[in-house]
Amino acid sequence: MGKVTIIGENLPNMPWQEKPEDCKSVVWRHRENPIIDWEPTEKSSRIFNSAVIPYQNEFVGIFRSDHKDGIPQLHFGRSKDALHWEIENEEIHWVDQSGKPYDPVYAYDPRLIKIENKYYIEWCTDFGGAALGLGVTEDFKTFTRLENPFIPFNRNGVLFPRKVNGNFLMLSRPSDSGHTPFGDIFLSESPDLIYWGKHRRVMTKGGGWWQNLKIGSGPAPIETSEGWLLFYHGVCGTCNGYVYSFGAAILDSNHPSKVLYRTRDYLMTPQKEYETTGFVPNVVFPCSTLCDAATGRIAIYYGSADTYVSVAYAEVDELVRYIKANSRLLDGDSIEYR
Ligand code: BMA
Repeated sequence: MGKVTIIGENLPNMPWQEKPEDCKSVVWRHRENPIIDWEPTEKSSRIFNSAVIPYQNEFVGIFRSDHKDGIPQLHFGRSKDALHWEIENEEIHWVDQSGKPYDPVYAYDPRLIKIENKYYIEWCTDFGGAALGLGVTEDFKTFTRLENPFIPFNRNGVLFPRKVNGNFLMLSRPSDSGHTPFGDIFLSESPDLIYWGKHRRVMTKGGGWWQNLKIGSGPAPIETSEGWLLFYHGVCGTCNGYVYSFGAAILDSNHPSKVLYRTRDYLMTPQKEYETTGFVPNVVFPCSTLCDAATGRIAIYYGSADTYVSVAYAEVDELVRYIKANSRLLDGDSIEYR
């Protein structure tokens, strides 16, 4: 295997810190974490599980903000360095495709991805029950809601950054109406972002304790020379509540419902105080990445303890080699290929 590379754009101005000498993991934390602290705007109690992307030589983001009335909404933010953020106090106001206001009752856990020069946002919203919201913007001024992809209950909708075999692809995690105690990752295809089908189960919960209750996709998959690199969260139940860790998988380039490798051990579990202590203790929840194809650098944006936004780093060649060497597939993974 030659050096693993990212297939994508260069991003020399993305945040980066070299791995500390005493770090034994292939993922390491930003030294100044968390980058967003309590009460970052007047309306916001906490901003966490959020998604960022390069835009016009700077960075923009869609932020999950839990308001002081307890209701989560999405806010827009800008940054020159992707570490110091100016986040608007007013939540994003959406329109439908005819231009009429169409604001969500609540909105959380956004993902953000550019496909063919448009920016798509997926989030969890009320649609007669917790379901996936889907919207698009070209200028981060007008935000237009598209058809909701799936009926309730579903969460963790994640679009791929390009069509594969002519279709858009979305990962999702069918769930229930509460703090779902189960969950596997599925893949669905669509020719037009309206009609979805060819549903496949990609990965199942299980294996080590850290992912034995449920799993859910994290950031949009990153295309690499070895396949799609997917970070995902894994949850276990303890006598003190759920613990959210994250690992990663490599999905086949042309048939992404086929899992080639997935981490037996977590890549990150709550350890630092800003991960173990907060509104919901013991949560690390990745929602987006920034990547530089030229160097293979990856910055992972994750919510910590449902309170903060934090950043971690990895280098693609080292990470993919680690995933391949420390993989354990489960019986329920990629069932159509068995
Ligand atoms: C999940 C989602 C996430 C949250 C996590 C831990 O069900 O609501 O937004 O980070 O629980 O509380």
